[in-house]
Amino acid sequence: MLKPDIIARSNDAARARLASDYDALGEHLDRRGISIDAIKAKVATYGVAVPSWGVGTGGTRFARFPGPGEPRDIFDKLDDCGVIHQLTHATPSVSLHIPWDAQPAADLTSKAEEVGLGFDAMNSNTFQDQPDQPHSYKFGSLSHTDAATRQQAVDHNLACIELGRAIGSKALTIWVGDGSNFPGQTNFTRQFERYLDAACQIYAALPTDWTLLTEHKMYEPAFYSTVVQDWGSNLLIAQHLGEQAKCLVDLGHHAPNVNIEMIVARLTQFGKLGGFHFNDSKYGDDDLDTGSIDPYRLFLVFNELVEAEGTPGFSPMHMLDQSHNVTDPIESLMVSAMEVQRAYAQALLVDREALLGFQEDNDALMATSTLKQGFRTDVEPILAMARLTAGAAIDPVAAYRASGYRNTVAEIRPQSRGAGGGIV
Ligand SMILES: [Mn+2]
Repeated sequence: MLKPDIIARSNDAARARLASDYDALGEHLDRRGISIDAIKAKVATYGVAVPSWGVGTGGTRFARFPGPGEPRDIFDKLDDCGVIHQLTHATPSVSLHIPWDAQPAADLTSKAEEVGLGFDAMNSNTFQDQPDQPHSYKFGSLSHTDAATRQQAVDHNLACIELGRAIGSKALTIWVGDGSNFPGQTNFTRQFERYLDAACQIYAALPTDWTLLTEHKMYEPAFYSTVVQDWGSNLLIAQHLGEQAKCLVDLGHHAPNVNIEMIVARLTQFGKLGGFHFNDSKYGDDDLDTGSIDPYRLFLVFNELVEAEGTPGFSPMHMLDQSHNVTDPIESLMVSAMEVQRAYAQALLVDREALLGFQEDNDALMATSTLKQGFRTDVEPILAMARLTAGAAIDPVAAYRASGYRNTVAEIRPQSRGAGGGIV
């Protein structure tokens, strides 16, 4: 963790300017009938989970170019995640990936407590083979043609639940790479039946206060067909399994130009929106930093979420899931968490009563202008003031760079090797 005086010094340089910007924005919002302090209070309680795998440098199918001081294990990762939360006050929990992060529960919880974090959803991994694993996932896991391989994948998910229970997690996220690379390679129906059967076994072991999140993805690693390829298949799974099964929407897992915010609305309407993996995308599952390509789409997703706020039982989980190939992962994760928070704040500013009126009157131009007014508002002073009030940094990236954290950890963490691909 960083010494508090590093953050205080950084904040002192920006405090007066922020106060003036906050007052100016407050005056502007007041004219729109919005209390800036009320928005700030809501933003201050908002949190998005950091993926443990996100603090290491990612890569492509071709190569990975590691940076200095990369985390060696989950305990180093939790240190990095602790710094991200310390500086942003926007990332109170970490999502673990098993077996990458498998360690005794007591060690995980004591480290998390030390760095002031909790645990978000557990993520199972049946898309790669582990050392000493009897059955290979080369041709699938939960939907494999071989019963013993399916059972091995089910057992792994049950182990994830068991560890998650011991560390205070409340959800399991399942994503499988199962699919096919050639037309005719698999029977779509039989393969999906096998998947559903295996998923039912996992669902049966779910604690009563847990959610089972299934994540769809259009393609990759299977390039012809994928078992859980779209939100339709995902919804069928959630409906088939039961009440505690819900759909997870990863923003990058759709075809280009797909109307993701409408998928969010549909899943919300039928009580099946379970959570998000936030990231951004230009062409496919690019895993780019959240809000870096299309911040308006992120805002439109949050517009649906704010619209649904207060609906009984509506509490989707929010996680980042992205790969940092050319940036310091800590900086990318801080900026991304703030982008998610920004979209939330902007969506809170939408005049919903006016919007509904224009919708009812079929005034398309005024409806879309009303919506966009939220997006056009620069809410940075609200986010920065929420951070300052919480003891975090007005400018997290500046404070992080001034702290020299990366160089400090690089002294104790050996340079990691860069060979090979590194998709995360
Ligand atoms: Mn994801």
